[in-house]
Amino acid sequence: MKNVVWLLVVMSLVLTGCQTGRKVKTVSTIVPTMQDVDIDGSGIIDVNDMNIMASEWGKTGKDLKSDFDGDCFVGLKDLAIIADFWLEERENVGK
Ligand SMILES: [Ca+2]
Repeated sequence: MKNVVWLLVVMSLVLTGCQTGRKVKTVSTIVPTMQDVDIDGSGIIDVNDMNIMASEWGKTGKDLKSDFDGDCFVGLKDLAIIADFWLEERENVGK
């Protein structure tokens, strides 16, 4: 019985994933949008977004702006995501 309880606790933690202030994410279902990656909201993914990511690099927590994959850690996976959107521009931002 004790093992079943522990299994349920572990499964609920895995299914819950990291809960950020923006949305509830599970590690396996996150598909970041360009809006998520445009940290400063300027409409383009550029060095300003990278500077914000650099300030959070290696940190853990729930409210990290650069934690795009929702694993509560800012690291290489998040860097790969921002690289995918590098220099892309959003339409109708600031217009
Ligand atoms: Ca992350």
